[in-house]
Amino acid sequence: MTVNVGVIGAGWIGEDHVRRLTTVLSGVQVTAVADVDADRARHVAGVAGGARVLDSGAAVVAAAEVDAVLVTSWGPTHEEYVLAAIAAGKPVFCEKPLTPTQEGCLRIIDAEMAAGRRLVRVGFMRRYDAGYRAIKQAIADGTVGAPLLVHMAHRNPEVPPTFTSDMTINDSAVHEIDTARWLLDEDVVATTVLAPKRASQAAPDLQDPMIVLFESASGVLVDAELFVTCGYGYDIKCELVGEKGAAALTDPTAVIERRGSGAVSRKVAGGWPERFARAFDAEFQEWVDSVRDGKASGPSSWDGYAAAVIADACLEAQRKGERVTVQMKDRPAFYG
Ligand code: NAD
Ligand code: ISE
Repeated sequence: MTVNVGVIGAGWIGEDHVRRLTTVLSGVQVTAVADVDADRARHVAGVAGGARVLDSGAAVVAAAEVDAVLVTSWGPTHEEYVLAAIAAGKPVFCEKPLTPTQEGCLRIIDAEMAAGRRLVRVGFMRRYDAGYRAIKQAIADGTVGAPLLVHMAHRNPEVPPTFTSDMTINDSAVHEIDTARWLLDEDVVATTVLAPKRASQAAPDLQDPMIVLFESASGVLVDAELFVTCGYGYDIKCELVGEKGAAALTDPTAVIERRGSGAVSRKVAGGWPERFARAFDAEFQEWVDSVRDGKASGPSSWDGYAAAVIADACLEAQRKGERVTVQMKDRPAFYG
């Protein structure tokens, strides 16, 4: 069976996902595309090899030729489309963040539980990266011993001039939030945000870099450096320090080390599409297979909600300049 996917949001990542669904993965085709920018929708429908261009996200959800929905529009528009897909009983993959507010995530959770089955998956692709998975495995098999500390860094070469300090939390650090919860298999219970000296290249409204500290339920301390105007490349670091050893990511795009002129050098990825290409491929193949088999898997609406609650605590910690505890609802049994 081929899974027919309708796409809402034909921007940067929408186009990249349509390319992978069309040319990399198996058992799937993109049959419909919509975007408020009709030119983008037409262009991306072409990338899909001639998918139908529809005039709204609602039309994509309703289309007979759409079995499952991919939402890659701007964050504040996600809730409307995810709720529409749930109402239509169609599985939906929603890029992060599930919604920018925890209240929006709770409305999605309520609708999904009322529908009686898991339909929503959130695009936390780092869970599918071979490096992060190897670190998680090193915890599971005891190689590094009990986790004590995690050091993370998230460096983007640049961001648009409209990027704000809140977006550093909601758009960028949300990946570290989900990774911390998933790697450690426990929730974040408190956060502190530190604002060091600002980089001169950062826009006036942007605190860059920023250090975000997360405390896990068992007391593991996670420090995450967010530096979104670093200039030199897209550099993602994660080192887990345990009682018996440590495990750290390497950049999978650096396949060789060059030596010369008294120095050793390795490539750094240029951006997230390159750094996480294989993770996105694995994430989407699993989603397609799960839609075909009718078995839900992957990051859930609950994970989207938890990330939003922790991000809100980070924003409060940033505003107040103090440690903030995370107030999360109890996880319903529905989300296991
Ligand atoms: P983008 O601005 O390039 O594209 C967004 C598209 O959505 C635009 O074409 C815009 O016209 C369209 N759009 C806006 N409102 C719409 C609406 N109401 N209905 C239909 N289309 C609408 O942004 P992007 O970088 O592609 O990001 C899109 C989403 O993907 C965001 O949620 C972002 O956080 C997420 N994202 C995830 C990753 C990742 O690493 N997982 C990377 C980049 C972006
Ligand atoms: C972007 O939206 C992403 O999700 C990227 O993975 C992240 O690295 C970047 O900082 C965000 O802006």
